[in-house]
Amino acid sequence: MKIAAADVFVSSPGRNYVTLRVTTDDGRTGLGDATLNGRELAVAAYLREHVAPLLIGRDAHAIEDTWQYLYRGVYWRRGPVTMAAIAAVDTALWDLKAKAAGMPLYQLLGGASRTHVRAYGHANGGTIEELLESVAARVAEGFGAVRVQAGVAGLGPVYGVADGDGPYEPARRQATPPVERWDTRAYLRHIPTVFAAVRDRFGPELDVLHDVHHRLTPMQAARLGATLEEFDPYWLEDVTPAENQEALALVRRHTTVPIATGEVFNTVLDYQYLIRDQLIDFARSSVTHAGGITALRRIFDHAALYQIRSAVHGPSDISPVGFAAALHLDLALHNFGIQEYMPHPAEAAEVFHVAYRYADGALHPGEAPGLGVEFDEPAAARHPYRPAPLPVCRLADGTVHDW
Ligand code: GCO
Ligand code: MG
Repeated sequence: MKIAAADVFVSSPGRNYVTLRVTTDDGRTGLGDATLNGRELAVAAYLREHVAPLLIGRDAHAIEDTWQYLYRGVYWRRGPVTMAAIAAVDTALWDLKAKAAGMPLYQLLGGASRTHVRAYGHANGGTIEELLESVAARVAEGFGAVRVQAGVAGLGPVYGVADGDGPYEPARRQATPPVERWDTRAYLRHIPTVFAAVRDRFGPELDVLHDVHHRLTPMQAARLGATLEEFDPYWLEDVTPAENQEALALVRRHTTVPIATGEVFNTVLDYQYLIRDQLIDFARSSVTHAGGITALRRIFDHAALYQIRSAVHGPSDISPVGFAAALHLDLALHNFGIQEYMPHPAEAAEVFHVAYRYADGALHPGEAPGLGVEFDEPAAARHPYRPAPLPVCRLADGTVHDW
C-alpha cells in the first residue's frame, strides 16, 4: 500500500476547512483534517509545498515512521502550522490502515472501552435569561453537561456568545478581524451571578462548564475558582494565557475547582509541568492541532499516569474528519473524560458524509471502516475558501488583551 497522491482541499461549507486526502496505489483513500481557524492557507501551503511531495511512494502503513520523519526530519519542530500538517497526514494514514483492515478505527486503537462517548453542549446568551433558555434547549436535546457563556452588560459581543439566532461561531467572514471589548473586573463581578442563576434553575445535577478563554492573571483566576466553588463547576477552562504552565500552580494553591486546558497546545511538551505536577484535571487538545492520533494518544497516556482525563476540543473549526478521529480515540481511551460537541454548519454535511451520530447527550463514531467520513470533492468545490479571521480583544483604552 504505497502513497500515490496527496491532495489538499480548502473549502468553506459554512466555515473554512482544510482537508488532506491521501490516495494509495491500490485505490484507497484516507482523510485528515488540517484546519487552523483563521490561518487555513498557511497549513494548506505547508502541506502542498513541503509535505505532499515527500509522501509519494512511501509505505502508507508506516504511520510511526512517517510521523517521526515529518517531526524530527524537518529540524523546525512544533508550532500550530507544522503540527496541524503532521496531524492531517497521521490521521489520513490511520484512516487508510483501518480501511485496509476493514475495521472502524477505534478497533485498531484497542477496541471500545465504553458504549458511547459522553458529550457536552454549548449554551449561551446575551443576558442571563437568554442563557437559561439556551441551557434548557441543550437539556431538552439530552445533554447532561453544558458549557455556559453569557454576555457581560456594557461590553457588547463577547467570547462564546452568539451574534443573532444561529449557533456561536467566532470566525467572521470579513477581511479584517472584528474587535471585541473586554473588562476583567466587570466579568468577575458578573460570572458568579450566571452560575447562581443556572444552579437555581437547573439544580445540582447538571454538569456546568465555563470557558474563560485565557483572559485572567493567575490571582484573578484563583479568586474566580474560589468564588465559584459553591456552585460546583464541572470545570473552568483556559483561565490564564496558555504559554505559562506555572500560572496554574498559583491557581491550584487557592482553589479546588477542576481545571481544563490544552486547546491551543500542539505537543506533549506544552503539558510537561501541567501533567507531572498535577496542575490540571482535563487535557483538551485535539487530533487536528496536536499532531494527530499518534501524538494525542501519547498525551493522554501520559496524563493517565496522573488521573488526568481527556476532553478533546470539539468546536465547529475542527472539521468532521478531525471530529470523527476524536470520537474513535474517545471510545478506545481508558482515561476518557468528556467530548466537546458543537455542531458544524448545515452546509458541511454536503461536503463531509459522516457515520458518527449523536443521541441523548452521547456520540458514537459508527461502525464504518476507517474514520467513517466520506469527502465529496465536487460539493467542496461549490464552497470555495472565504477569509474569516478570529476577533481581537481590546480594553476600554484600546490596549490589546488576550482573546
Ligand atoms: C472551545 C474554544 C473555541 C475556540 C475556537 C477558536 O472551547 O471550543 O474555546 O470556541 O475559540 O476553537 O478557533
Ligand atoms: Mg475553549
